[in-house]
Amino acid sequence: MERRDFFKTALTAAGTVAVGSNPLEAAQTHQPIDDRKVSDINFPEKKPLITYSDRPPLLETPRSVFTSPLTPNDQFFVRWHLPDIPTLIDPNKFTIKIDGLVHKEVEISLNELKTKFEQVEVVAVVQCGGNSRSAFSPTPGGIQWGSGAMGCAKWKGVRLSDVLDRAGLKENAEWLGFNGSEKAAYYETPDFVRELNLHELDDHVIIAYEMNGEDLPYLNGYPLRLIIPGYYSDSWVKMLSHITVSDKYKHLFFMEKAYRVPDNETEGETPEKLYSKTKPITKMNVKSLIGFPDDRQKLYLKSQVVVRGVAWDSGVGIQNVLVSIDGGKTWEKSLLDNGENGRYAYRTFRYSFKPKKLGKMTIMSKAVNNLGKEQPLDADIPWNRGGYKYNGIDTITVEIV
Ligand SMILES: Nc1nc2c(c(=O)[nH]1)N[C@H]1C(S)=C(S)[C@@H](COP(=O)(O)O)O[C@H]1N2
Ligand SMILES: [Mo]
Repeated sequence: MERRDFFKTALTAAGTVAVGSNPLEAAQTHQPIDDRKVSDINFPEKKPLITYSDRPPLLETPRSVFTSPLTPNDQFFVRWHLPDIPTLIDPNKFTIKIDGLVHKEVEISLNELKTKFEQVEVVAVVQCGGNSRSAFSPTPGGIQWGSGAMGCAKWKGVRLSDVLDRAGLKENAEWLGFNGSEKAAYYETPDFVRELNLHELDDHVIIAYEMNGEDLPYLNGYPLRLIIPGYYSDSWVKMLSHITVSDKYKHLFFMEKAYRVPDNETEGETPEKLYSKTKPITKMNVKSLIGFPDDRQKLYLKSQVVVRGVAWDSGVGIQNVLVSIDGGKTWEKSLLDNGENGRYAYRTFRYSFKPKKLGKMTIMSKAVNNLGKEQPLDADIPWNRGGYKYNGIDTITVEIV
């Protein structure tokens, strides 16, 4: 099945999807549409979230959650490609298998992982490569995410390299294939497997069993998931049960069909002239999001407003988040907090002002990282057919009353 067909199926399967639009903003920019409402479908361990499909579950976190440095587990977004997710996992029986080009094939139990390996922690942002896809014009196929296909958590687990050492890699080992436990509903659809080059991975890559101090929520990959700080989350395989080591890149379905951008300098193309060569998305670009005020919120004239939000990149580090309250004519530095969570985490920012005029006004945020890279204007963002890596300056509209 083509990826597009799959998404179509997923979208028709959706329960309640409330999609609104904001004519004012649409006229000015192609900001992601994120005034969607949370749905009343209940998923295990989750508060109501914006729901695109219930099978497989596709849930987005509302904008207002992005004022805090860690995203709560019960509001964390959810994305699965295949509908048949195991509903029963026995933690006492769950194992992860490592085979292929290893000296010794091993199967490690969850309990062994928690007790026989060094435990490590990292705070890291998970972001779908298609986050904010709805901002692209013309609209690429796929889930029309607003800005909430992302979150930041403190992950605890063991180093991938320690687990691989247990099996012992053979000299010609080059690629790792990571497979989750869920199955496709149709036999033609292959398993969700991601491949990564061994030499790309560093010591920050972990196999996590804990998220924000608790077991991983079922929908976020219980009991084990791969954590690749700085990378888009398509390779953060959930319910990880099998790692295969090989010497060749296998061109598997989920590597060849999705999460790729044009392999040219701007990573751009046009619908009329698609670029022939593509490459997988890997490191995240610099981005920020305003969590408060919410889009279209009413604020009082002359009250003290503290704009708050989050900023992140691939781990280079955030230098500044600039805020504009005059439609982008002038920018001022905000105050950055939560640096102690490390370079893969959200930096929270805050910026105070008093609204002086009644009526509509825009508030914009623009993150700059330590390499001087900053969020571009919408017009400067290269389009790509998959709608990946959107990182335009965030813009919300509020009404002063
Ligand atoms: N096993 C498995 N892991 C997976 C996926 C999947 O479909 N199956 N989807 C990936 C993608 S594309 C994303 S965006 C993230 C979503 O993680 P979350 O559901 O914990 O938010 O999981 C990744 N890991
Ligand atoms: Mo994703």
